[in-house]
Amino acid sequence: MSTSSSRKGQPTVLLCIGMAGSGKTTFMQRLNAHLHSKKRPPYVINLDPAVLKLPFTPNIDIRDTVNYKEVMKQYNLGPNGGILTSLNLFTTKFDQVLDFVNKRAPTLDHIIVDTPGQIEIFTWSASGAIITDALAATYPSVVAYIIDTPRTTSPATFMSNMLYACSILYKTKLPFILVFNKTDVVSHEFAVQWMTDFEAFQLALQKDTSYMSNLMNSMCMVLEEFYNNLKVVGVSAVTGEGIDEFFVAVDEAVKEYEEIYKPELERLIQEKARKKEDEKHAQLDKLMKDLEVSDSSGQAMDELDNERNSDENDDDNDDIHNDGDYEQMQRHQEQLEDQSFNRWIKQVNQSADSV
Ligand SMILES: Nc1nc2c(ncn2[C@@H]2O[C@H](COP(=O)(O)OP(=O)(O)O)[C@@H](O)[C@H]2O)c(=O)[nH]1
Ligand SMILES: [Mg+2]
Repeated sequence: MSTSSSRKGQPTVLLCIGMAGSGKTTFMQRLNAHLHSKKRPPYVINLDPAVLKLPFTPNIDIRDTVNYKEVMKQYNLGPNGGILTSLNLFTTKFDQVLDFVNKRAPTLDHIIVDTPGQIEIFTWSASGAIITDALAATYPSVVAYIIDTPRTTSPATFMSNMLYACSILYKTKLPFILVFNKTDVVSHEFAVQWMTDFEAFQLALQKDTSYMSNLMNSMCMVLEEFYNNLKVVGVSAVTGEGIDEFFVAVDEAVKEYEEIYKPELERLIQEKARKKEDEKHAQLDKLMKDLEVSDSSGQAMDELDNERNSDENDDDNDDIHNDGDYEQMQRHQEQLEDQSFNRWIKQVNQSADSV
């Protein structure tokens, strides 16, 4: 089998995302065991602060940094708020996590990431987006969307799961593998058939007499395009069935990342940097204008008080546009930005340490 998806220094990130109970953590364990058996142990990151027991030993565990029960108490939150806030606090330190990963990257083929039980905490939070983008900006990254196959056998649940997957695909903009898990209980053949044969899904819908079936009828036409862009595998995280096929899909997804996602990502990063630079210049220009105004009002006062001659005033104005002064002011502005950023980071670290 092939697990050659990674090149030297460029391990592949596998982000396990899925509904609560779909089997993300068990699948992580399977991936870990499989890669260990190939003598290519992965780098393992756990982002679920609320998991009680992990069936694998992570290299980085969010639970070492934040205690989610303490976060709940301190901020007066319920379980979901506690998990989300813990993830937010952890994200403020994600640059340190990336440093660890970068150091180990040259010896790695895969980085596998487990996400919180409740899907929306990762997929609809700023922290989830920051973590995903940070990883995807550095390494080829693939989303493994885990589906609880036995719980997806009714057309309505299948359709809502596919719509959710679709929303994540468009949000992350990363190569996507649909992993139909628990095939030891129910085979994923029905799902593959529904995705490839429009009429088969229509037939299944006819058995469903609810008012929803009309809506789903139209929805499945919309989803046809979505299905065309997907890789589908059936696995059993418990027995290990289908894991080789999963890694073949990962190899294809990495190629897709290099050909489609990476150039797009680089374009977006450049655009962002350009926008930031433009904003900085606009702010500096505004600052310069403000200074000119305050300087000329100062000059007016000077004229009244001291009856200074106009030549001197012209010289003063020229001084402001002098390149040396402009650069000095820019340096000063940058120093101020750095200082306030450092202060902010210090505050965040302090609040994270106190929980
Ligand atoms: N039969 C079967 N059960 C599974 C499989 N994968 C996970 N499970 C079970 O599904 C439940 C939820 O799994 P877990 O990995 O904790 O899900 P998570 O919330 O997505 O991390 C557990 O009871 C697992 O034993 C599988 O492939 N087959
Ligand atoms: Mg889990």
